[in-house]
Amino acid sequence: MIMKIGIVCYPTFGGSGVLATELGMALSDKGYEVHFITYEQPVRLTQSFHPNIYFHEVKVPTYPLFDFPPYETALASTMVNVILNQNLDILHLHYAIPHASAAYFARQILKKSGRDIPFITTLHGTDITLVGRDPTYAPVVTFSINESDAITAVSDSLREETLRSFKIEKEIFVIPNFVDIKRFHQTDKDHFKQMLAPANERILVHVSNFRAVKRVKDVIRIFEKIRKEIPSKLLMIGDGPDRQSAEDLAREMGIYNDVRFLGKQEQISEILSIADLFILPSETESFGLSALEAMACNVPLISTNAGGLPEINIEGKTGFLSDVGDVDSMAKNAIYILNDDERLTQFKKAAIAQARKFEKQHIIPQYEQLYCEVIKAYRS
Ligand code: GMT
Repeated sequence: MIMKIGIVCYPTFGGSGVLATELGMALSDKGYEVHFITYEQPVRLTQSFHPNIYFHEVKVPTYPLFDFPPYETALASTMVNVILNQNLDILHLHYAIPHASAAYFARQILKKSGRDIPFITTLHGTDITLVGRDPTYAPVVTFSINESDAITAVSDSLREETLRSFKIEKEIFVIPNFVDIKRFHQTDKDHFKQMLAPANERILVHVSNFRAVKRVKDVIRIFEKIRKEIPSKLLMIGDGPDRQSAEDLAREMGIYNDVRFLGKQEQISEILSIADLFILPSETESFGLSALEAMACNVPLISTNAGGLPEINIEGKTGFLSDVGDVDSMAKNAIYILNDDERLTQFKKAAIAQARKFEKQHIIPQYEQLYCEVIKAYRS
């Protein structure tokens, strides 16, 4: 059955939006018609044209009365219009807030004309671990998750945390994040490497949205320790609230010349192609899509043991895991990997082997099957 699928997500560099966009592109490659409903063209969608993909912008009219323009109302109305005009079969929401409650609202409207469709909510992480648990949001989040026709979480850890934090009355299916290895793999970028590490220094990379949960200052502290032992350079990719303080710390520590803050970048796989190690010291991380993309480019991982990270990072094989904030341990593990060429090669091989387990062709069919089951159950 060629389904018409609506995808609702945040269009930014955040992991949930990236995953949703990758999913939409993969589904369109398989012949499905995909309709993105969001307030901006999703970042990764801008990189190539897909004839089966449609983009519907949620416009939020302002008015002097509104200190907070009602995005959720505009989103629900856009959902109603797109579902009716495009004859969608199913709506897939990425990140519960406010997408699941807007979908519930849209469906109530559509029920009046008998044109309602089922919706699936995929929980990504901070919608559960940080924001969703806030008592200000919790009642609506709990209600709208439970009203979803199916719920998925991106790791076992997130599934368990959701069940611990909310009164969920339904099964939560785990469908992990995935990577497109055709696009994310190591390519020959030696000329970049020579520019960034002219004395053949090791190259370490961190990619995130520089929010508090990513602990970007720990990346700088870890690098400072590694650099004392091993000639190395650090590339910081992304932008967000903690970028300035991380830059300040690098200056205070006198290591700024060896750290490059490159800001938001679209061609991440080209940068990962020259990396020796990926550093992800997050406070919490439901899965760690950026780390999976690094592993697909042969890059081992130094991470914390928070959330779902132990589900992708295999201790002593693809990298190492330490307690949150234990920068000494993370630096020591990084030095162990980096100071021996042979050992580094082994870790790189294990990283790509592990990434292959999460290749998109293993994961996309799980979503397709879920869509079919949900549509069938809804229509019966
Ligand atoms: O990493 C972020 O803070 C962005 C966030 C999002 O929802 O946009 O990412 C979450 O979803 C990703 C895709 O499922 C996961 O790989 C990330 O681990 C998760 N982030 C956190 O749990 C902090």
